[in-house]
Amino acid sequence: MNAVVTENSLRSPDGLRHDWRLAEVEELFELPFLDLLFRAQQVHRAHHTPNTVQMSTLLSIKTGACPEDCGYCPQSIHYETGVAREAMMPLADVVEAARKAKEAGATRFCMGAAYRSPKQKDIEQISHMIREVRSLGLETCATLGMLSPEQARDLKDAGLDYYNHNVDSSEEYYKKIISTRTYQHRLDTLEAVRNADLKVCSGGIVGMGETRTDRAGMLVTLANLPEHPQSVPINQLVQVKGTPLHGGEGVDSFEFIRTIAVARIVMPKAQVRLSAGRQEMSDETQALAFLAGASSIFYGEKLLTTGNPDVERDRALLARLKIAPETAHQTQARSACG
Ligand code: SAM
Ligand code: DTB
Ligand code: SF4
Repeated sequence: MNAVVTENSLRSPDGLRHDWRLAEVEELFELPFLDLLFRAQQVHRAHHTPNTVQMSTLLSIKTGACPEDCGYCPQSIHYETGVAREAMMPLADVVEAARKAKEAGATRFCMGAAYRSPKQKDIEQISHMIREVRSLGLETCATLGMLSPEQARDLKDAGLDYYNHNVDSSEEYYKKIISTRTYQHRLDTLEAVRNADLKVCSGGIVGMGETRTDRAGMLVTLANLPEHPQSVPINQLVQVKGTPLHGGEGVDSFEFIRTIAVARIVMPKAQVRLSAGRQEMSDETQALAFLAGASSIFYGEKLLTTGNPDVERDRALLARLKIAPETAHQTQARSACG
């Protein structure tokens, strides 16, 4: 069967497909570039407000010395990357960073911690942060590694909106990048997060030396979850000296854009985020990513430990493209619809 004709068939009760086959998704990747972008933009306009981008700001609330060996990550204790180990940030500093992010125009605040999995006392401390950040009128997101079902429920009770936990690549390629946990561990946490009624933020990294089949496989995993993630970050690998993936070939920029377009087509309602790697991208590549269906960015000078375009560059880019930042009101109205 041809993906071009079957895309609208076989829908589940949520009206979305969860039965994508690898071959179909590979066919999408193989479309002529302009056909792929045209289709992605059609899907985008059927489900999202055009010319609008949601902005999330990241903060590393606990940095470095992570016991996991993710081959891309500057925060792993296994690699010499020069990232200094830092204890949990005090509550007041987190709230201050969130206040500034809101003032600059972000509508979601994402708190990241370099954990394999958090301890109960960490969940309690972070629950305070979530309550305070939420009371500023921001959506909240956290990314803290693996969670038990109870921890996911505790975070929900604290008012957390989204939990970020990426599948990062295909199941086959994942084994080559990380040895300290399995793909199934990731899927188990995503299940705990879904069952706690938290919104799922899950995506991956492009440019780690994976094949197109791996990129398609990653999108099949995400699209065939029982519910599509509400948010799908697509990161371009930020090569950090000292990590095993430093010095790799990277990915062709059109292939990166194709990945965004296919994500948009197979997960029509998801917020597809043009995530890490923007600092290294031209304005033109970013504009193509928006055309391909990216509807969100990380906003602010820093990701977790690496750089992101400064606020002035982003404001100027959005103004040149006449793309409006999503307002807090629009973000909340969209989230209320699921
Ligand atoms: N420790 C938690 C975990 O792994 O889920 C949360 C923080 S971790 C830094 C969050 C995500 O950042 C990873 O899953 C990965 O997708 C992304 N990431 C880490 N290093 C990256 C890099 N150098 N380039 C692009 N994305 C990266
Ligand atoms: C995601 O997918 N990308 C963000 C967020 N989720 C937590 C993290 C990107 C990290 C890039 C490397 C760094 O700054 O340390
Ligand atoms: Fe730790 Fe997350 Fe980095 Fe992996 S990606 S080393 S789990 S902080």
